[in-house]
Amino acid sequence: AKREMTKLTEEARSTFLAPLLAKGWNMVNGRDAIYKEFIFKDFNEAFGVMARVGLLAEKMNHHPEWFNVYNKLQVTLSTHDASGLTSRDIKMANFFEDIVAKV
Ligand code: HBI
Repeated sequence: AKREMTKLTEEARSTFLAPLLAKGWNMVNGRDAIYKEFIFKDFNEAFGVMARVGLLAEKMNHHPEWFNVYNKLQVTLSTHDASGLTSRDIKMANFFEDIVAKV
């Protein structure tokens, strides 16, 4: 658990962050955080994804910063306790990618 609260090393970033950046995640200006906007068919789809991520967030004790309007979901991930990106953010971003691919 300790490792999860230490910021990603440069090596970890090139290994685990790069694939996410290739999938449309972006670094947030001025923050060690990643951001992605998802557009769904409707609110129902968006909320379905939020519900599933919400359950994971509680299980992980790691929560996204997100904003939803109708079918749009804007997500920012960072680990507040570490003031930056940790493996928890990678795990949650990959979960977003996995479930959104199945919507
Ligand atoms: N979520 N993104 C994020 N970052 C945190 O540091 C974090 C969290 N959810 C819960 C949590 N930390 C708790 O461990 C602390 O608020 C006590």
